[in-house]
Amino acid sequence: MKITNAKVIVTCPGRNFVTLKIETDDGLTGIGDATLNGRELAVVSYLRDHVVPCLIGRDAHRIEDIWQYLYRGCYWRRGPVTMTAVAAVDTALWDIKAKAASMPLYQLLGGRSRDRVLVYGHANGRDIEETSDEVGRYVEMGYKAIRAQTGIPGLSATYGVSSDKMYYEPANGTVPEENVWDTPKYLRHVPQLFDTLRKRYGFDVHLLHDAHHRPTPQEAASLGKSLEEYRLFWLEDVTPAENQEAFRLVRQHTTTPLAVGEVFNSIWDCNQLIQNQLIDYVRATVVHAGGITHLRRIADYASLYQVRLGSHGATDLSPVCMGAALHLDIWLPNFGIQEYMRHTEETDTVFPHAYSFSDGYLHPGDAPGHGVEIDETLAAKYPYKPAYLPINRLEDGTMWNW
Ligand code: CS2
Ligand code: MG
Repeated sequence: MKITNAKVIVTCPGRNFVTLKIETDDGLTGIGDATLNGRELAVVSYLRDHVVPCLIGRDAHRIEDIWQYLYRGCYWRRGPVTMTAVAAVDTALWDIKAKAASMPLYQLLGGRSRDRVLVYGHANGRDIEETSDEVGRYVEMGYKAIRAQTGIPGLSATYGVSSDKMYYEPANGTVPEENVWDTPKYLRHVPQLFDTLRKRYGFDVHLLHDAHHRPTPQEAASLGKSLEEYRLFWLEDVTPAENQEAFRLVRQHTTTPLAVGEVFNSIWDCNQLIQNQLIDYVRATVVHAGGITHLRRIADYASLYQVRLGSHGATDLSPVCMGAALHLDIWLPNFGIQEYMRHTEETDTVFPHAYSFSDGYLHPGDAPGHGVEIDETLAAKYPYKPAYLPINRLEDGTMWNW
């Protein structure tokens, strides 16, 4: 089965998404997510100018060889742009192969290891009271696991808190919005949030929190200790992970489960974290970590060290990534949890899909392939709109992690 064409589709139904569509001489097509929030056009060019010309005429069934070609064949390997482009090709080829076999993708991976995929939703509020009410709304919607993020007194903005309670979208503006950050204020406030939540909802609901790369290792250790009594499902991105060794300090001081890795794009970003068991969940994704072929390798490596997969699933990862992720999630023996930040109806109309939510879980559905399509006519109605993630400065103006 030869690849005859590959097109890069950019659409913005409320936010930008990049999709690669591969066509074959058998008439089968497959799609892959290529969205990199705030750097979408870099991936568009990488695909259109440097990848697509090399795909035409290749055998679409040779997924591994094409992955190796795009990885080893690129001298300047790894990095988010490169690995997002590789991921889009890989996901589209897995979609095609499963369609050719008339099977849902999870069957090609080894079949289901569970009947449904545990997900977590995002409750947020300007203050503890509003956040607590939002957690209640997610409990009523059937969620078994809920991430809670609240505004911090004295700070005008913080990660994870938005005016739109269901569809959190941090990217906006043609230049990055500048937020002010203060870690001591944050460290004092977050334990109060979880004290309130545990008193109101008890311990049966899983609670999660995202520190979003802001604390130093010492501050992260202190935060983890202060949250131990609230028994979080996980504390995410508790300190930047470029220095994987930094997590050893955190790990020595707290038993709060640690999750990291939504920004990882290859196994080399997390091999030390995994082999030294410095984390409990790795957050790498189909769209940013080289596709199903590479994420499967990361997850298998993690399984040797009892580390589980808890993939990123924010609105800025398209339904195509979500669909593919669910097929991996339902097969993977060391699956932990899947983030499920819902897409708007506008987005879902552009990306019709087979996956469905019920009672706190997602199922990928049983359509051949990964079960997600793109309505190209509708997609064309939403032109690209520049939008950037915010940046953070400390109160004295020092640049900080957003
Ligand atoms: C966050 C994301 O969902 C998460 O865990 O870290 O919202 C992240 O900020 C965005 O995906 C960045 O584009
Ligand atoms: Mg996160």
